[in-house]
Amino acid sequence: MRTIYNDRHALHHGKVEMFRGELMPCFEIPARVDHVLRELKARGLGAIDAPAAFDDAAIARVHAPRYLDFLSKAWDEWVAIDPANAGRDALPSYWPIRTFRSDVLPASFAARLGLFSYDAGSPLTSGTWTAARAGADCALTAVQHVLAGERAAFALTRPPGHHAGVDFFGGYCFLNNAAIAAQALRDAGVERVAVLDIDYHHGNGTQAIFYERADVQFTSLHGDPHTEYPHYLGYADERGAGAGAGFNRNLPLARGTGFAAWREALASALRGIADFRPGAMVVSLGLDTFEGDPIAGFTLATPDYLHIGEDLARAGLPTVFVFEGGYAVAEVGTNAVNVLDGFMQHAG
Ligand code: Q9C
Ligand code: ZN
Repeated sequence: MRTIYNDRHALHHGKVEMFRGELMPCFEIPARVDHVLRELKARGLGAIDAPAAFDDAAIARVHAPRYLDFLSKAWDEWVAIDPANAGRDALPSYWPIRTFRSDVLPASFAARLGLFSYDAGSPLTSGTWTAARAGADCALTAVQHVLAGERAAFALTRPPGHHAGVDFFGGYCFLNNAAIAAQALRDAGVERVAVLDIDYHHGNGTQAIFYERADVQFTSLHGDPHTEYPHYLGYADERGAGAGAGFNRNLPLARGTGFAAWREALASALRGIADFRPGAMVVSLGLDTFEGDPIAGFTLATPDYLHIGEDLARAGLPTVFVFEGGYAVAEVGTNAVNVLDGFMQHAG
């Protein structure tokens, strides 16, 4: 399987995130991708290519213009407020929750930082825009290879994307690479696209982007939002709305779920995807379902990821894999490559 990778991911390197009232070192760090890259090379999984450069049009098919405008200029604005800001990350501390306005863009940078985000765990850094933009190029390049007839391709990117919505960042995510890939497949003429999200956390951004659409089906396996982040979306009764009614499917699982029950949920998800008869599938590939993950609660073990790849291959669809979460840094490479390896062994 071909991997699309660019080292600009490392330009996004947050220092701290707010956690239990304290600023803690970030979990989402460049070393995550370094481990995956090393494992891909060690196991000779396939070519590792640089992304092509795409203009902003494919990204603007998913994200709002005022959000892209904000994000692309945010670091310069942050440093203009105070030159000392160059040495610290930008974190929001207030948000326009219910009854506030979000149509007015305040002059205050801090006010706009809150308007375009939903948590204090996703630091915006000097290289965030460059890294996220290169990540979107990786996803779009992976799409091109699959459109050209390759069975599958892997966009090895960070920051991750599935929590980012049309006009907000959060959950370490800024541009929704999986949504951008799904939309690009649609725009290239694939009539129905399935997005399958197997990150531990519900892909609230991807769900919201496609919630009222029948042409992109979203299915997610994740920790029950009653107890797990992102808490405010990802419940089983969210089935889509309007034209999208019936095209959204959430399979929340209790904290502590192991591979047997998780795999049954995956089988159910894949049956729903088969019924949709998609022309292609985008997989939001999070590895934070691993038993050793520091911020998640399932108990999947390293060999289980080979079986996940096998099950995904048996869906028989052209597949774009997009890297998402997974914070057990020493093991994330083996776990990710196990999925891809298991896939290729059963891709037929
Ligand atoms: N104690 C992704 O995996 N913080 N994002 C949770 C848990 C946010 C995870 C704190 C986790 C976001 C892409
Ligand atoms: Zn996650």
